Amino acid sequence: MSILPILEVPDARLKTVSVPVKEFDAELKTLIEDMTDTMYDAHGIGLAAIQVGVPKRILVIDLQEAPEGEEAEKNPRVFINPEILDPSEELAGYKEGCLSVPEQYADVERPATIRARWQDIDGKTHEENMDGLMATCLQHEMDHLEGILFIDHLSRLKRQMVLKKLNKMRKERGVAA
Ligand code: GNR
Ligand code: NI
Repeated sequence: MSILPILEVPDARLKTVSVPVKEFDAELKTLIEDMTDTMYDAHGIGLAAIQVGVPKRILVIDLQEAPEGEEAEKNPRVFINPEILDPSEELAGYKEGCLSVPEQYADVERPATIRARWQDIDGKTHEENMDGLMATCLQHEMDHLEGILFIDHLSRLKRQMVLKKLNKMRKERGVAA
């Protein structure tokens, strides 16, 4: 197992449009294991391959929802070459964060429900209806495959405020460390 470094803004690689996976081989399985380890280590609920510098259409998600005071059981889900089918007109707002924009949060509105289609680690196709945090998270991760971050959904002013706060935090950390 390996924990991979996570790219952060303003790394230009985060703007890459990722390419479809064609080979469902041992190398893919190793990458997915490393992505899963990296997601848990960073306490994220999702991770796209481009966040660890690999421009391929691969996501891992684990919402890690557990009853109050209990530790969530690990149940990582893998989405390869995902697509969104019939997004709802109804939108849902969620306070989003991103491991590539560390410790910054802002409200983003997205379709409340979607139908998703994707391939698993063996190349088999699946479809499922999603709502709530799962719908939000899958759409956030799929944005990464197009080189889009949640801050790109904000007004220019709000985006600049978030990036300013991030730089302030980095400076303070830099002095303290
Ligand atoms: O850990 C994460 N939390 C989160 C919260 C609300 C909406 C989306 C997310 S995804 C994020 C991990 C991440 O950056 N994935 O790309
Ligand atoms: Ni993200």
